[in-house]
Amino acid sequence: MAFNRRIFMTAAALSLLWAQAAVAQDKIVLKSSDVHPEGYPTVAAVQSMGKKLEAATNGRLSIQVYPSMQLGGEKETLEMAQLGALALTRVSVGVMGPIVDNLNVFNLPFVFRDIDHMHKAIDGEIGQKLLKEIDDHPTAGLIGLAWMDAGARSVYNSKRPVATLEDMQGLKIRTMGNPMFVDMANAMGANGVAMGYDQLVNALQTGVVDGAENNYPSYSTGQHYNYAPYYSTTQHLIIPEILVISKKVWETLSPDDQALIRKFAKEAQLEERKLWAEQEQKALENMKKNNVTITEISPAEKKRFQEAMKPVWDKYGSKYAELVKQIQAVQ
Ligand code: GTR
Repeated sequence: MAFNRRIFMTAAALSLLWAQAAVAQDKIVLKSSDVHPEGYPTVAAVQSMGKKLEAATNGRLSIQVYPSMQLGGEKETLEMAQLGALALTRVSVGVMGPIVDNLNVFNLPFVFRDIDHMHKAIDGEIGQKLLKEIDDHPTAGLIGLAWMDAGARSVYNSKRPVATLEDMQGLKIRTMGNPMFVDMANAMGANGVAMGYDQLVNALQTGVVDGAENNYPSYSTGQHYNYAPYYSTTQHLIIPEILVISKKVWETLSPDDQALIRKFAKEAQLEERKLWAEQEQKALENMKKNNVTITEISPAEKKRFQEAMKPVWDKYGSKYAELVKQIQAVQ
């Protein structure tokens, strides 16, 4: 009897151990990268998505966000995700163009009439279609989960206030790693230099470049104003951000988990948008506090910047003509 009881207890203890092991094994922490610091809208939105996942799965599925380029620049984290060494990364569509060609349509200068137009495009059919193109791409190795807002990008530099197109002449301007942007900077009369965001502060500091182009929040949290205090509202690019997940990781998840991730990612898309508006205000205040010279580009001059983009459109526009038409039809 005593012997039987011992066997029973051992079996019970063993099965408990098994159960614990299974629970431990099932726990999945998805690592996610962002170049921006804690508190930035994109970081906060993915963290919030992780909390929702955790709550919906009783802690089995969660997201650990690594902000401030801790895991590297955007090109590097994309490569890691493609290999399955990293689950999630939030990057600009700017660096996704070289991976999934059609995404470059969002990278064309002045392709959107304004921010509202971009919102409608990413929330609608075209946004859905381009996310699916990522999923279906034979070699990208990524799944597109959500778009996010990044406002409009404008030029800044260390040399002089830029009020006209002519003021751009000869400035060495950093662009994101995509040949289209180098052509864009050159078409403005500047010299475009492509490099990762992770290299930018050093390049500004050492004078490798005279300036760059970005939205208020990146310029402000990146403290680029310390080296390039002349900001001009060219607003030549309106490029959404994107959250992608590694296809290798995705394929290990159950359809139910995949559906949850898609659902909360979509919610993150709208949540980030609300945070973005606040962050732009904060950034503008910080720029004023730090004596940034903000030069408003007049509508007439903006039109000249737009016309100067003709060589970029001549080179790339026809390739994306059908998509451009669809974007322009979004009201
Ligand atoms: C920011 C964007 C980043 C990164 C950066 C850059 O606006 O949020 O994802 O792309 O620009 O210029 O590289």
